Amino acid sequence: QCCRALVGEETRDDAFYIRRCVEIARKAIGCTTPNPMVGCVIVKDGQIVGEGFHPKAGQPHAEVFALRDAGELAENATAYVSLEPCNHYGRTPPCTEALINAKVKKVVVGMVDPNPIVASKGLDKLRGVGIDVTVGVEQELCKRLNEAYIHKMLTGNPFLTIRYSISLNGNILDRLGEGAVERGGYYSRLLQEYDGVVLSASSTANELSLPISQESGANQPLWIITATSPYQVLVPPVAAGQSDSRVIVFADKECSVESSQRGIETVVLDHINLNAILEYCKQQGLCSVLLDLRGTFSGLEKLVKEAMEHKMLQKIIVEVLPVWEGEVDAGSVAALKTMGRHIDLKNVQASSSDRSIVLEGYF
Ligand code: AOF
Ligand code: ZN
Repeated sequence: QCCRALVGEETRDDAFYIRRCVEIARKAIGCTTPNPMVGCVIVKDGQIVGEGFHPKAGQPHAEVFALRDAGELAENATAYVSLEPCNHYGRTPPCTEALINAKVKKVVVGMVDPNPIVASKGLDKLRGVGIDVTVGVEQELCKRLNEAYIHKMLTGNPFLTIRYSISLNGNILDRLGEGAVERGGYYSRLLQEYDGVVLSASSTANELSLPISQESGANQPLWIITATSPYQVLVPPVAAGQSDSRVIVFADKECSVESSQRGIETVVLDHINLNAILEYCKQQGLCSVLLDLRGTFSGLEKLVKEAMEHKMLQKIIVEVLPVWEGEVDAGSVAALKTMGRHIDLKNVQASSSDRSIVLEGYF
């Protein structure tokens, strides 16, 4: 028992509380765009006396909820925040003011906010009034939490991830692994996390509906359907119960798009290209986009080529299914060859079950 108590004490360092911030920040996964996910914990005499997270753009920031939760106990306490407190009037007032008014003694921050209107000004403000400030605790974890937000802030472009499922004999499969679209499955969680998903019409034509995220309270992504073959007729994928799904079709000009569902926006281009799609996503305020390859991903191979040539991809997620399946498909093999050059992925993570292995990494 003595040992357990010691271990308990030891783990409750700054890193412990920032990890807790990240954990509660993730409650708003997929809901905060264009804002980041942020969590805040108020600690006094080794006890958590307040917690909060940023639920949605336009609503109060994490610090405000945590300070409200702590009430008067915030005085002389330490505030832990996964992202630097803001110091500007946006949709909401500055969190630095809230922390100062609550008379916290110390602020521990996961990472500096890359937003140019914040960018260390929050830290400077707190230090300026004599608050003890520590920065960079569990920084990698905090960065990963908001990888899309950070990329968007630094480049102005949405964070782009490519995804596909592959068989043991190297074919890109039209389907996902068993359980992937169920609650807690990796694809269900991607639909919750990403603001937009690009899919080719050929891979939706045989499906009755697009999958929806099964995670509780999940926002559904904007579906971006590409239609490239002249003969292609798109069966609209929005089914009953998917009323909050939004769909836009990008069609090559010789392609006729038929839709039994009214109100589906169609953009006709001379030639579909990723740049135009991402530009649209940017205008719509999307922070993250998933390029989802299925089957022969007709038309998408051009987009993959463009993405590789212009280094537009940030992340890759590949699901390996324990099956030997399908004809060798010239389309998919040729498209992957365009990925020609040698690339070592960074920060690779793998998760496995008896149904599949999901590998992810960064370009
Ligand atoms: C924080 N805590 O929980 C969040 C922050 O329009 P606003 O007022 O919501 O401001 C948005 C900006 O505030 C956002 O771009 C980012 O720089 C910061 N987000 N800051 O101190 C939070 N969500
Ligand atoms: Zn704030």
